[in-house]
Amino acid sequence: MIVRTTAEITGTERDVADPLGNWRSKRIVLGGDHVGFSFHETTINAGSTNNFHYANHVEAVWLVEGEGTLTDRETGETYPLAPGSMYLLNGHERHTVKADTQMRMLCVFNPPVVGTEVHDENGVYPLVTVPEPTGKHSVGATS
Ligand code: 9YT
Repeated sequence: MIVRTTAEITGTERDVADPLGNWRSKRIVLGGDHVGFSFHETTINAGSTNNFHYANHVEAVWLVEGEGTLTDRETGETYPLAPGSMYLLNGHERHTVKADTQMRMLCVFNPPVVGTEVHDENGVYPLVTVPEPTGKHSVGATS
Protein backbone atom coordinates (compact mmCIF):
# COMPACT_ATOMS: atom_id res chain seq x y z
CA MET A 1 0.00 0.00 0.00
CA ILE A 2 1.13 3.53 -0.78
CA VAL A 3 -0.20 6.49 1.21
CA ARG A 4 0.62 10.09 0.24
CA THR A 5 -0.59 13.59 1.02
CA THR A 6 -0.50 16.67 -1.16
CA ALA A 7 1.65 18.28 1.53
CA GLU A 8 4.35 15.69 0.79
CA ILE A 9 4.16 16.38 -2.95
CA THR A 10 4.04 20.18 -2.92
CA GLY A 11 7.40 21.68 -3.86
CA THR A 12 8.94 18.37 -4.94
CA GLU A 13 9.73 17.09 -8.44
CA ARG A 14 6.18 15.65 -8.47
CA ASP A 15 4.83 19.22 -8.34
CA VAL A 16 5.18 20.35 -11.94
CA ALA A 17 4.60 23.85 -13.30
CA ASP A 18 3.54 24.58 -16.87
CA PRO A 19 6.46 26.28 -18.69
CA LEU A 20 3.90 28.82 -19.95
CA GLY A 21 2.73 29.46 -16.40
CA ASN A 22 -0.90 28.52 -16.96
CA TRP A 23 -1.20 25.39 -14.82
CA ARG A 24 0.43 23.39 -12.10
CA SER A 25 0.10 19.65 -11.63
CA LYS A 26 0.76 17.55 -8.56
CA ARG A 27 1.51 14.01 -9.67
CA ILE A 28 0.06 11.90 -6.89
CA VAL A 29 0.64 8.53 -8.59
CA LEU A 30 3.22 8.11 -11.40
CA GLY A 31 4.47 5.35 -13.68
CA GLY A 32 7.18 4.51 -11.18
CA ASP A 33 4.48 3.29 -8.82
CA HIS A 34 3.78 0.46 -11.32
CA VAL A 35 -0.01 0.39 -11.08
CA GLY A 36 -0.92 1.01 -14.73
CA PHE A 37 -2.14 4.61 -14.43
CA SER A 38 -1.02 7.98 -13.14
CA PHE A 39 -3.18 10.28 -11.03
CA HIS A 40 -2.71 14.05 -10.97
CA GLU A 41 -4.29 17.09 -9.36
CA THR A 42 -4.08 19.92 -11.88
CA THR A 43 -4.83 23.56 -11.08
CA ILE A 44 -5.43 25.83 -14.07
CA ASN A 45 -5.17 29.60 -13.70
CA ALA A 46 -8.23 31.81 -14.19
CA GLY A 47 -8.34 33.47 -17.59
CA SER A 48 -5.98 30.99 -19.26
CA THR A 49 -6.59 29.08 -22.48
CA ASN A 50 -4.78 25.74 -22.74
CA ASN A 51 -4.33 23.58 -25.81
CA PHE A 52 -3.74 19.94 -24.88
CA HIS A 53 -3.28 16.82 -26.99
CA TYR A 54 -2.53 13.47 -25.38
CA ALA A 55 -1.69 11.50 -28.52
CA ASN A 56 -0.21 8.59 -26.55
CA HIS A 57 -2.46 8.51 -23.50
CA VAL A 58 -6.10 8.16 -22.49
CA GLU A 59 -7.06 10.75 -19.89
CA ALA A 60 -10.09 11.13 -17.63
CA VAL A 61 -10.59 14.51 -15.95
CA TRP A 62 -12.95 15.22 -13.07
CA LEU A 63 -13.49 18.89 -12.28
CA VAL A 64 -13.59 19.58 -8.56
CA GLU A 65 -13.51 23.39 -8.48
CA GLY A 66 -13.94 26.25 -10.93
CA GLU A 67 -15.73 26.93 -14.17
CA GLY A 68 -14.76 27.13 -17.81
CA THR A 69 -15.20 25.63 -21.23
CA LEU A 70 -13.87 22.53 -22.96
CA THR A 71 -13.57 22.56 -26.75
CA ASP A 72 -13.07 19.38 -28.75
CA ARG A 73 -10.84 20.72 -31.51
CA GLU A 74 -11.53 17.64 -33.63
CA THR A 75 -15.25 18.50 -33.91
CA GLY A 76 -15.51 22.10 -32.73
CA GLU A 77 -18.01 21.08 -30.04
CA THR A 78 -17.88 22.99 -26.77
CA TYR A 79 -18.91 21.84 -23.29
CA PRO A 80 -19.34 23.87 -20.10
CA LEU A 81 -17.11 22.74 -17.25
CA ALA A 82 -18.21 23.08 -13.62
CA PRO A 83 -17.68 21.08 -10.43
CA GLY A 84 -18.85 17.54 -11.14
CA SER A 85 -18.06 17.68 -14.88
CA MET A 86 -16.02 14.79 -16.26
CA TYR A 87 -14.46 14.42 -19.67
CA LEU A 88 -12.79 11.30 -21.00
CA LEU A 89 -10.34 11.65 -23.87
CA ASN A 90 -10.81 8.15 -25.22
CA GLY A 91 -9.98 9.18 -28.79
CA HIS A 92 -6.77 11.17 -28.22
CA GLU A 93 -8.72 14.31 -29.11
CA ARG A 94 -6.98 17.64 -29.49
CA HIS A 95 -8.79 19.85 -27.00
CA THR A 96 -8.77 23.26 -25.36
CA VAL A 97 -9.56 24.05 -21.74
CA LYS A 98 -10.46 27.67 -21.07
CA ALA A 99 -10.64 28.57 -17.39
CA ASP A 100 -13.05 31.37 -16.46
CA THR A 101 -12.13 30.93 -12.81
CA GLN A 102 -9.31 28.91 -11.28
CA MET A 103 -10.03 25.25 -11.94
CA ARG A 104 -8.93 22.26 -9.92
CA MET A 105 -9.23 18.88 -11.57
CA LEU A 106 -8.29 15.29 -10.85
CA CYS A 107 -6.76 13.55 -13.87
CA VAL A 108 -6.05 9.88 -14.55
CA PHE A 109 -3.70 8.84 -17.38
CA ASN A 110 -3.33 5.42 -18.98
CA PRO A 111 -0.60 4.48 -19.74
CA PRO A 112 0.81 6.35 -16.78
CA VAL A 113 2.77 9.54 -17.08
CA VAL A 114 6.26 8.90 -15.78
CA GLY A 115 6.98 12.45 -14.70
CA THR A 116 9.78 13.48 -17.03
CA GLU A 117 7.59 14.19 -20.07
CA VAL A 118 7.58 17.65 -21.55
CA HIS A 119 5.05 18.86 -24.09
CA ASP A 120 6.41 18.92 -27.63
CA GLU A 121 5.63 21.75 -30.04
CA ASN A 122 2.14 20.28 -30.55
CA GLY A 123 1.39 19.97 -26.85
CA VAL A 124 1.89 16.18 -26.96
CA TYR A 125 3.52 14.16 -24.20
CA PRO A 126 5.80 11.37 -25.51
CA LEU A 127 5.16 7.82 -24.41
CA VAL A 128 7.73 7.00 -21.72
CA THR A 129 7.69 3.72 -19.84
CA VAL A 130 9.33 2.62 -16.61
CA PRO A 131 10.74 -0.93 -16.52
CA GLU A 132 9.04 -3.19 -13.99
CA PRO A 133 11.22 -3.69 -10.91
CA THR A 134 12.47 -7.22 -10.47
CA GLY A 135 11.63 -9.24 -7.40
CA LYS A 136 8.74 -7.02 -6.35
CA HIS A 137 5.03 -7.77 -6.06
CA SER A 138 3.03 -7.13 -9.22
CA VAL A 139 -0.34 -5.36 -9.22
CA GLY A 140 -3.02 -7.66 -7.91
CA ALA A 141 -0.62 -9.89 -6.01
CA THR A 142 -2.20 -11.33 -2.87
CA SER A 143 0.94 -11.75 -0.85
C1 9YT B 1 -6.27 19.09 -17.46
C2 9YT B 1 -5.18 18.21 -17.93
O1 9YT B 1 -5.13 17.74 -19.03
N1 9YT B 1 -4.27 17.96 -17.06
C3 9YT B 1 -3.20 17.15 -17.46
C4 9YT B 1 -2.19 16.99 -16.48
C5 9YT B 1 -1.11 17.96 -16.56
N2 9YT B 1 -0.97 18.57 -17.82
C6 9YT B 1 0.10 17.18 -16.14
O2 9YT B 1 0.09 16.62 -15.05
O3 9YT B 1 1.04 17.13 -16.90
